[in-house]
Amino acid sequence: MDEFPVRGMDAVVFAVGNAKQAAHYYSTAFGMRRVAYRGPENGSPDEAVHVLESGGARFVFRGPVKAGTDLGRHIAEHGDGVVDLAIEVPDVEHAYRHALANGAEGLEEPHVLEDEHGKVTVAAIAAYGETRHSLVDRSNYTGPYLPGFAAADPIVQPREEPSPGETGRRSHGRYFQAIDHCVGNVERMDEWADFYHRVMGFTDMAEFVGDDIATEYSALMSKVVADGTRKVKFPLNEPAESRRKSQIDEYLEFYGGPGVQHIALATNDILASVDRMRAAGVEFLESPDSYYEDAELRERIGEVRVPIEELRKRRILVDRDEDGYLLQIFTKPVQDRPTVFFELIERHGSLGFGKGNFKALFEAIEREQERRGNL
Ligand code: TYF
Ligand code: FE
Repeated sequence: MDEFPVRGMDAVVFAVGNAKQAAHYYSTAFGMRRVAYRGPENGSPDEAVHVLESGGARFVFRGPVKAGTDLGRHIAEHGDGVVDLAIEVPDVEHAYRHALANGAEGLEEPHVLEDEHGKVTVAAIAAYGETRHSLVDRSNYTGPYLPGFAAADPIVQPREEPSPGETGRRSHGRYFQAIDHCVGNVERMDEWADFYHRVMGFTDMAEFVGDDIATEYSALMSKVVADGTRKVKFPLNEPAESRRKSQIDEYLEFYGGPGVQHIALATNDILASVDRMRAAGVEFLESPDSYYEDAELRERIGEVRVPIEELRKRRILVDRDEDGYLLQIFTKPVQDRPTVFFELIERHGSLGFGKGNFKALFEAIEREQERRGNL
């Protein structure tokens, strides 16, 4: 019996200095569609909240509209970042009791929110740093987000014409259709892996970067926990001792503690998504030509759906394991602080996280770190 059944990710909730502009950025650069809004006009005097969707992925942007709020304090301390990885569960009461009985800190008791569209049950528990997990049951709700939110118009109209990299596999004009995984940077990885084991009954996934690999090239250790259905996947990173300053230490310093490092977005046409996001000004990490010229790479990855040349042009990385392959690419941090970034991932059978790319990826991240003067 699954002790903590989950339906999937409900939302990634961001605290940002200016939710109106964030909503605009994620509409124009990430192809998302605004669906709901709540602010001073409709019952939220302290903050404006814009809700955007792309397929099954939901991002919520909260920004303060006046001085002296806790949200404002959070942003002053951490910069723009993720405050809540909300999880959809079939039974909030059961999930919350299970979490607290296993040592989680309760932040919000289960309660019912209601309006003319139905009922949503919500509770919340604390996770690493100031991050929380809301537990949400929206199975009896038909509104655009939560009770109290009004349906909102999209900020930009979805574009119709195909982009240069379009390969005909895209659907509905979206750049991504789901949240694949959400990564946390913490000080003690094992402590937080144990938290997810105990509190949510999550189990370890195979991918693991232990001490041996860490010291060779990466300066981090990483472990992945996931629910039994593998719909909710949370990799956890910890800085490792190395000659140079860990990219995880850089994050912890600039974020002011543990927090969400990257959100991976599942796409079924990574070529088109990257082309459209680049055209809109999103910056991606650059893997070197040597990555694509490596004979070992060609041997390791075998047949993939596009010529390697198409991947090289766009700096997309590729990895294969016993189950299949995946294509992935990483943005640079999306705010001035070197903290939160995004990954685009196109899976073809592989359930991994791109272990074969860790060396090339971490070297690219370290080049950026060096450029910032933080290495
Ligand atoms: O989520 C993952 O595990 C991969 C690899 O700082 C990764 O995306 C791990 C650590 C990191 C950046 C990417
Ligand atoms: Fe990732």
